[in-house]
Amino acid sequence: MPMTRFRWVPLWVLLGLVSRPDALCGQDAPESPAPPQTRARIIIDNDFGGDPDGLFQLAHHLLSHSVEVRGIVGSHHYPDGLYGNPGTPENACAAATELLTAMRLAGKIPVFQGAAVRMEKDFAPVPSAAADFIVREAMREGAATPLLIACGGGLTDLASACRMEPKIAKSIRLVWIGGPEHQGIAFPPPGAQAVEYNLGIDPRAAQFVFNRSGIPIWQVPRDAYRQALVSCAELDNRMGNGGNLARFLNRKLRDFTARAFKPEPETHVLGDSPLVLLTALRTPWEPDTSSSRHITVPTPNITDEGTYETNPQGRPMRVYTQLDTRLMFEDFYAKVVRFDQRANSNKR
Ligand SMILES: [Ca+2]
Repeated sequence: MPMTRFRWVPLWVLLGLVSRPDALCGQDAPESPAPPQTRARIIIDNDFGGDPDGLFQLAHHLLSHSVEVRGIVGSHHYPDGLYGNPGTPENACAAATELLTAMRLAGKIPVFQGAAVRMEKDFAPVPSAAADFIVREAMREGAATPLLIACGGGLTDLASACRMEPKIAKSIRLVWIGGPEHQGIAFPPPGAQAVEYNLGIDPRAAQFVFNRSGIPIWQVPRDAYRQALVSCAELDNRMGNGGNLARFLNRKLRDFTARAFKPEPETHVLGDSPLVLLTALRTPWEPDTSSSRHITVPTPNITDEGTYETNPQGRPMRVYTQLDTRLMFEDFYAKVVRFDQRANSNKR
């Protein structure tokens, strides 16, 4: 028996209008705007074997559908490690792979090992699987979305990739957690390291990227990434009774914190999370990081002392000054809870 089929009828037809509502204005409607470009390809480059804040960022990125994670770079940090966490790229790759396994993504997203050592004074590239991959992805023809390099560590592998193939500078954008405060915008914190931590991992690579490469940069300097502050009570409250992923991340942070601080602090800086805020959590219309604040300055040069030197001819660079940490952390908690709930329901 044939069934009555309902058709969707626009409200303006029901009201007896014979043409589209915009025709009532007596002029042609403007062209529809182009669909917003909210998606991007992304390479995540971080020293996952050091401060575990990079693992929080990686998990958050992997749970964010507006970015397509093309690959993960496990990079070196300091040769002496950090509170018992070795500084080798092998350790970084192992930490990233452990997280992928906890999220049942092992083998689905490639992990590339970065260089083991810094760039030398002559800026010669330091070969690595990671640098080769960055070149390959940046030079890939036919990709429909922009390529972002989200880096929460040193810049060895990106700088090496750009030394190997300078053309990549035109097809990528770097979002970087690192660099000291800019004069006139913020002051260093009390007892600040003379050279900011991520810049100090590879000062020559940072000099190459800033001073010589032409790569467009969105920078989250130290005063901005230190805004990514969460309290231990908040983490316990929002993730303490969570599922596997929440427990995995909390355990990593607690293990590290127990070695780094005595007594246990009240807060943690999840300073790599702005990489997610600024790449994945943008407005759907006219995509941008509208709830955070930045200024645009000519990219300065970085000196041998790890400070900035004004360069009026420098290409425009965003410097983030204020971050929407509510959006960043609420989105993170919500996605981790949802992931763990789905994983649990799939087990039943
Ligand atoms: Ca990091």
